[in-house]
Amino acid sequence: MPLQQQAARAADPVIPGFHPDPSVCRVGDDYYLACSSFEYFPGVPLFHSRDLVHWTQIGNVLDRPEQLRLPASTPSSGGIYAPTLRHHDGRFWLMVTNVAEGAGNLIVTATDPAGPWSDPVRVPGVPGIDPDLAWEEDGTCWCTFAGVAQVRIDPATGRTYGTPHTLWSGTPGAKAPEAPHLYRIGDHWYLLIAEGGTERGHGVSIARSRTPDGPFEPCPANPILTHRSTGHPVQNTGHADLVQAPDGSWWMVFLGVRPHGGTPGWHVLGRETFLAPVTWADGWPVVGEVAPNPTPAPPWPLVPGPAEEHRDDFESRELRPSWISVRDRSPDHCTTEERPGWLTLSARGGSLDEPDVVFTGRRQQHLACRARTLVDPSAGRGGLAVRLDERHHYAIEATGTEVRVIARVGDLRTAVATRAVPAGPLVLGVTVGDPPPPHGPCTGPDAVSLGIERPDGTFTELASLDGRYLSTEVAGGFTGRVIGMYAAAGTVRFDWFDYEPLDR
Ligand code: 6LW
Repeated sequence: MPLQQQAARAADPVIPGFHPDPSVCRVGDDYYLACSSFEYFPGVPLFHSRDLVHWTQIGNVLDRPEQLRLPASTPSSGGIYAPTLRHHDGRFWLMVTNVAEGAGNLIVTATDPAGPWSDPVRVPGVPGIDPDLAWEEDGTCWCTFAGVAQVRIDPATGRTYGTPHTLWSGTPGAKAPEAPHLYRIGDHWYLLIAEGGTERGHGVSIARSRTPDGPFEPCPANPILTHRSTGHPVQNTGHADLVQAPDGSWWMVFLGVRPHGGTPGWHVLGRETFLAPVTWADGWPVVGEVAPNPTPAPPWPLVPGPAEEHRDDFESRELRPSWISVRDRSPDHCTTEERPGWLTLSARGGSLDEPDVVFTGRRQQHLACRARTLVDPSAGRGGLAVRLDERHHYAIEATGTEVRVIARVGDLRTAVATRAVPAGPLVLGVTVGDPPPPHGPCTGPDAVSLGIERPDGTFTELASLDGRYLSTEVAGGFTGRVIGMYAAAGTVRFDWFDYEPLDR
């Protein structure tokens, strides 16, 4: 597709924030979508939609330690990569890689996608990431994975048959053929892949065959989706999945990023999920413009889910599915039961920097937002943090008599501001918004302001910091910003947490 047409795409994700590697399936009028979750627990957020545009998180697939154990040695951007979600034979099937366990591919199933999902079946015979599951009419199941290679599998037992064979390496010269999905559409089997790497060169290509195991013939118009070398506000587009609506129309979900600031541009929310319509020409898919204002518009009514609740008073025992913790969520360290109506975090003796951090947060999903929390630090030390990873975060931390703003950027860690405060609970706040003027080629993507709220509601800023240091272009990796609460020492209690999108 010509670059000009690519550049006509709109710029809004359908699932904003760090929600990469989307995989989608439809059952009747309901769509379900799963994403990667890396070092966070619970793993694999699961969304539901009736219109492909409005999505509501209904759970997390790997939400028990029996399904997901991420040891303290799991690095940032380690853990859970790239699920495939399918519905077959009356059940939902999800195959995913836990790279914390080597190439630890596993399969879980459920009859209700909101859970519970089964304990995992291990698949040692699949040696690569990004596993896909596809069934022939006679029930033969193929697992296709990054490379791109394929092996026959019994998904119920995890047993593989024979050794994997290479299917297609993508466009000659393009790196990282990955994220395969295999579909039977009409008389062909289509093999959709991502290639070019998950950075600015990312793209989606496709090949087809009369049989699921090849040989595959590449589409002459490859890549069928890429924003590489365009000025489009959505970049790094790739890692896609296809789904057909009940009216017969086809749609693609894929990941993309929204870089901001001067050159080279920094993206801070991670890789987000976008949607585009797909039409067919000469037996090949053609990708159109991105939702939420897709052209053509969906031929069915848009069905917004329940409005998102941005305040949490921690009144219920179970945490909402949008809360994620670093590596695990042992009730000894993160609970709403110890003081009802409060979230209690108990440190393991580490700080926010160390691998055993006790941190629970939610994805930053808006380019501008404000997060606040009421903290009781009387039995410990902790606070509110904007976290890209353990080596890149800004935090405002309360000790009981003092608050301080801490900036950690790679090997550098410093307290950039301190302020004495009266003992007792206090409100900590973070606001993300425009970078300060003047704006030029070196301007960062945004500014992160950290401070305290007085009892009369006025906000006192203690520091405003350049957001580029909490971007993927600086920190590296596959995740995005998460804003949340942490305990660095002792026990720290939080009465409520409020997240408010702001206009930008
Ligand atoms: C994922 C690969 C990719 O396994 O990034 O963008 C990797 N695509 O397919 C991690 O998300």
